[in-house]
Amino acid sequence: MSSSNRRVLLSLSGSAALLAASGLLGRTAFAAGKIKPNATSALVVVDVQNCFVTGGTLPVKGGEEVVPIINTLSGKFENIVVTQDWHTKGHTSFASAHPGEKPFGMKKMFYGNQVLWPDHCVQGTDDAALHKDLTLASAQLIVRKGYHSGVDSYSAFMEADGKTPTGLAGYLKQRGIKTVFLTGLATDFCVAWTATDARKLGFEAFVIEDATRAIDLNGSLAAAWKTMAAKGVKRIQSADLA
Ligand code: VGL
Ligand code: ZN
Repeated sequence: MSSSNRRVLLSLSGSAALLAASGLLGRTAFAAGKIKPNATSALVVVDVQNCFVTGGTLPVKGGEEVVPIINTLSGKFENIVVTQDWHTKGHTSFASAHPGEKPFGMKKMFYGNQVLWPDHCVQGTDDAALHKDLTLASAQLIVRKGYHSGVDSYSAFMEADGKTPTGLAGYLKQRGIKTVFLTGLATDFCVAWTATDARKLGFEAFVIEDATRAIDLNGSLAAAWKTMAAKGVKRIQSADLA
């Protein structure tokens, strides 16, 4: 090898090492300091449903404000997955399923502590439909979750028993997706659980904070950010994306 070729190789491997050290190789590239989604990236739009916006059964404050932000973000992604909270009537996560219990109380289930919610996102109802102003025609998959009547599923990957997969990880892996960018509702429940499970399952995970809104029940938002940071979930804003 000529010494000039060797120099080129050495300088290339130097920048590859830098990229690898910053955790960016093979997943995203920087364009003018921004993160650029590529063919191995997916936008995951969590639970942007009528139930979770103003007028819904479990409204998240400002929930509808994520819709235009997510619509704009969607143009930057060639892969988009949408999720829907999709409960049976009388689902075990509903306070109404437990005589004497009230919404926003807690109950110990076989799979751990469960917040008891108002009845919400019941399969086939208008309440459970995706927000009408989402313009995600290019989305490739809708994952429904929480459809087993005796167990909740905040995460789009795994039910709350910690062992029943939804199939999303297999889908993403078969499609060569390495990085997920999470948006939607609610930051501290379904977005956070999906993000931490993504890390457990070997994906890079970014939460796009301004494209989420939180329930924030008894400090749950701060706790969720802490857990996500500890698991290597990165917190970014929509303006950070190229
Ligand atoms: C959610 C509470 C109950 C969510 C779903 O989408 O964050 N929160 N079910
Ligand atoms: Zn739910």
